[in-house]
Amino acid sequence: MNESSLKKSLSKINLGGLRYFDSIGSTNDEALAWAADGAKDFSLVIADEQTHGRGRLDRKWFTPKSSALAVSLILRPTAPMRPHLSRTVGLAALSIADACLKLGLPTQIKWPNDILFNGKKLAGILIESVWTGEDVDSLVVGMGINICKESVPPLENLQFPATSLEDELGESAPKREDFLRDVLSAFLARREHIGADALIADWEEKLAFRGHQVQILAGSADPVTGSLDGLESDGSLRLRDAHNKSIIIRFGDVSLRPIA
Ligand code: BT5
Repeated sequence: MNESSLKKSLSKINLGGLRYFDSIGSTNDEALAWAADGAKDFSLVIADEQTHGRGRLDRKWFTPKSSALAVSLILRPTAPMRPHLSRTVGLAALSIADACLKLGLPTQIKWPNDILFNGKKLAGILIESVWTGEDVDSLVVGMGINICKESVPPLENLQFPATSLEDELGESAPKREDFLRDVLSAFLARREHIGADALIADWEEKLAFRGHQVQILAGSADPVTGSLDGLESDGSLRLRDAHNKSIIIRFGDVSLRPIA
């Protein structure tokens, strides 16, 4: 992938702007600065390599050269989108899942921000925001997607097993820029309907560990355990405890773990 092959593949996508880097610290950092500096809606930052790619809680996200997609999409919420901003992580996850399904790979979404294939992490999402006073001025949707085998970190660096499109599809794995085109087209199509019940239904249908016992860890708080039931209309997670009572898990820096 280089800037010109990227522009060719994305020629039919209506981007607000595009910044391509051979190497960068983190595309999310660049996108946050660009958003604060007036980037248009649906502007994209993309890099061939990240030297300080970030996950949540400043965990490291591994993006070696010429192997993965590291992109950050800037969204400027319109009035109809504003009540549904908490669904954005689901929108991004479903867009990646749609593009995978087009390749014949049915993926699952590990709430809140991971895309899994066969129980292994294929992609992660990091959403950050720029505020003006009490209003969200823009959102930055960071997506890291493992395309080539080299993008998968060594096992000892992982809390969860990982995979790549090449590991799953071999030689028929797509080029990075072509896969990105499919993710962005799916994102645009689904964004039109971000407030619809269907978005939650589609997201719920793809939830990993549904009906299974899971544990939710949030900072130093005691872990919460229950059976994974589904989603609330804002995208919060609903568990059922041993007495069949609902427990609602709001977004935040929480981690979900299946209980064997
Ligand atoms: C995430 O965090 O999964 C969000 C990752 C978002 C990365 C994108 S790349 C473009 C944009 N620019 C950035 O700087 N970030 C975004 P989290 O759920 O906290 O998972 C982080 C954990 O995933 C790490 O602690 C590792 O265990 C694992 N990990 C790191 N790199 C990985 C990779 N390439 N594939 C699979 N797992 C990985």
